Amino acid sequence: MQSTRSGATGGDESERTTSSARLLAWVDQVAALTQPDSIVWCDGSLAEHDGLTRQLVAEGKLIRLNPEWRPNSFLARTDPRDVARVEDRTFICSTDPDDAGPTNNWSEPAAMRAELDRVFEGSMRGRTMYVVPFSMGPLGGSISQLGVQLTDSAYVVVSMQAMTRMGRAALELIEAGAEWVPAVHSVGMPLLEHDGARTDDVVWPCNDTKYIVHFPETREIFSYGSGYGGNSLLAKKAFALRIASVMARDEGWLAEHMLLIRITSPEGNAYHVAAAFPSACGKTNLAMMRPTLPGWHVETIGDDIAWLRPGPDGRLWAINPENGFFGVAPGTGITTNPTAVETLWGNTIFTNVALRDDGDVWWEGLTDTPPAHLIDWRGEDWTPESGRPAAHPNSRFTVAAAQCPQIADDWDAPEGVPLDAIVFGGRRATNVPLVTQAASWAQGVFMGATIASEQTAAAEGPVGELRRDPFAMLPFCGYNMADYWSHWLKMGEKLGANAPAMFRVNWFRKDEDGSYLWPGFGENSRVLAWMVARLEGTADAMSTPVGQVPVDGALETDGLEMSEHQLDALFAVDPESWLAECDLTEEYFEQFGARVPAALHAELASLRYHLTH
Ligand code: GTP
Ligand code: SPV
Ligand code: MN
Repeated sequence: MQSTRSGATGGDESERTTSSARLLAWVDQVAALTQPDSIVWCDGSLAEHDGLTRQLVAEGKLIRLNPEWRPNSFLARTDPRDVARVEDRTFICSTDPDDAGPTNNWSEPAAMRAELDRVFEGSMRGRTMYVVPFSMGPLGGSISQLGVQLTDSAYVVVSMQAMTRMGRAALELIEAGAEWVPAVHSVGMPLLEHDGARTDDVVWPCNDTKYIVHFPETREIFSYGSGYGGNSLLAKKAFALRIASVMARDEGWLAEHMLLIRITSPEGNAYHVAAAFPSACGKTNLAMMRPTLPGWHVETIGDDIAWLRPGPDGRLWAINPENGFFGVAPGTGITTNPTAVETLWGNTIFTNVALRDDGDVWWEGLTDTPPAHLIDWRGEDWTPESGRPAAHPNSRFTVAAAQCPQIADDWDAPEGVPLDAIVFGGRRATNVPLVTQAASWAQGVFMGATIASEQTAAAEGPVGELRRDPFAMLPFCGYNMADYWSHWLKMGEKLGANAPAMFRVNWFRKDEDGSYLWPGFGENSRVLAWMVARLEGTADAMSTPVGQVPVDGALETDGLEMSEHQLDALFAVDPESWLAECDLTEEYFEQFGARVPAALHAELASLRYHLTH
C-alpha cells in the first residue's frame, strides 16, 4: 500500500504522514480493515482542490460548469437512490438504550461494531483512502473542536474543503496534542474483488445497505454506503450535532441546529439572533435575509449549526462551527434569496440541480421562467412540459461561507458573539401564529420541545406529513431527547437574567385556499424588528394562551398588501385545535416516561388551563 502526503502535489513530497501516534495507529487500523489501494493525507491546499476536481471531472463524477457563467464550479449527480439523509439507518450506540432514547435508533455497541467490521471489511479495495483533518470552528478557538475523517470519496474531500477548516493546520493542532474525533466513511463499493478482478467505477458509487453510526460514549463516527451530504460530510450533522450535543451535555454547552445572524436597527443597535428551524424550513433564507424595512441590516454568521456556550460575562456566546453552506437549492431565487444567489457566483459544487444548455445550472425557483430545455438531475432531457421537477427537491449547493456578500466581518471570531434572542420555527399551515414570545425560559424550552413541522425532502420519508421535531434536533440529538430538554432548562438556570429572550415564529401559515398568509423572506424583517423592540422595551405584547403576541400596531405592516382579516388569521389562536395539539403533546411526552422534566409537564398544564379559562 502506498502512502503519499497529498494527492495533488504528490511526487517529491516526503512520505511523512503524521507525528501523532494515535492518529497513525487509527489510520493503519482502518486501512487494514478497508484495504484501500493507497492513502492520501489531505493538506487543504488550492492545488489539492484543483487536482481532485480535475480527477473527478476526468472520471465523469463532476461536470465542470461553463467558467464564463460559473467559474471553478461543478455539478454532481447522485445515484437516484442516494439523495437525502437516511434517518432510519442512523444509529446512536450508547451502552444503555435509554441514553439514546425513543427518538433515536439504538443498537447494542458490540453488535454494531461487529456489523461495521463486516461491512467495512475490504470496502475501499481498489480505491484511495483520504485522510481529512479538520477543525469545527476557527483553528485553535476555545469553542472549536477537531476531527479527522477517513473517506474513499474525493467528492467528500472537496466538499469538506468548503464546509470545514480542513488540512495541514488542523493536523498540526492534533500533532500538538489536541483532542480529536475520528470518523470513518466509505461509499461501500470496492473496485477490486477478492479474486483480484477489477470492476468499473460508476459516476456515483454507493451501496443499498447504509449505516450512519455514532458511539457517543467514545465519540466515534462510522458512515457506510452513502455519498450524500449529511450522510457523508461527517463533520456536519454526525459530529457538529450528534457527537457535539453529547459533548455539550457533558461539558455544559449546547450544540444546535440553528442559524446565526446579527441584525442592526436603523439606530445602529446590533443584536445577535440564533434560530432553530427543521431541515429545509428557511434557516439559510433567514441567515441571508435582506430586510425590506428601511434602515435595517442583517449580517450572516451561520446558516445551519451553532455552538452556544456561557461566556466569562455570564451571557450565552455562539459560534458557527462550519466554514461553508450546504444549502437547499430549490426555492433559492433572485427574489427570495438574492444574497445566496450572489454567494454562488463561482467556486461552488452543485448536487442534483439541472444543467442548462449553456453549461450553467438551474433549479425550481431560481428564476420565475424556466429555461426551454434542460438536462434534469437524473441526466435526462427536460422541458417545462415534462411535468416533473428539473432539480431534485433536496438538491444542494456547497460553497465557502466567506463568499457570502453579507457575511459578518467577524463571523469567524473564535469567541463568537453574545446571543440576544433564540427563535424556534417550523412549517405549520395551521395553529401556530406568525410570532409569539415566551414569557419565561421554561415556556421557551416548551416551545422548542413542541416544534412540529411538515416534513421536507431533506430526509427520506413522506413529504408534507406533520412530524414532531423538537428544537429541530429530532434527527440530530445524540442522546435522549428528554435529557436534552433538561439540559436546556439547566442552561436557563445558569444564565438567569443573562438568558436570551425566546420567540417562536411561523412563516408558513396558510389561508382556506392553501395560500401562504405571510409574504415571508425579506418581509420577515418586520418580525425581527418587533423582537428587537421587545428587547429594547419599546413594544408592548399581549398575552395569549400560547405566548405573547404583538399588540395592535406593534408589528410594522405598512406597505404590505394585507387585509385586516388576513392579519387576524395570522395570529388567530383556536382553543379547540390547540387543545387537540396538547393531547398530541402529552402523547408525545409519554414515550419518554419519567425523563420528561417536570417544568415541561407544568408548561403543558398551564397551556391547557389558559386555553380553557
Ligand atoms: P437545511 O439546510 O436542510 O437544514 O435547511 P434550511 O432551514 O437552511 O433551509 P432553507 O433556508 O434552504 O429553506 C428552503 C426552503 O424554505 C425553500 O423552499 C424556501 O423557499 C423556503 N422558505 C424560506 N424562507 C421562507 C419564507 O419566509 N416563507 C416561505 N413561504 N418559504 C420560505
Ligand atoms: C439538513 O438536512 O438539515 C441539512 C442537510 O442541513 S444535510 O447536511 O444533508 O443533513
Ligand atoms: Mn440542517
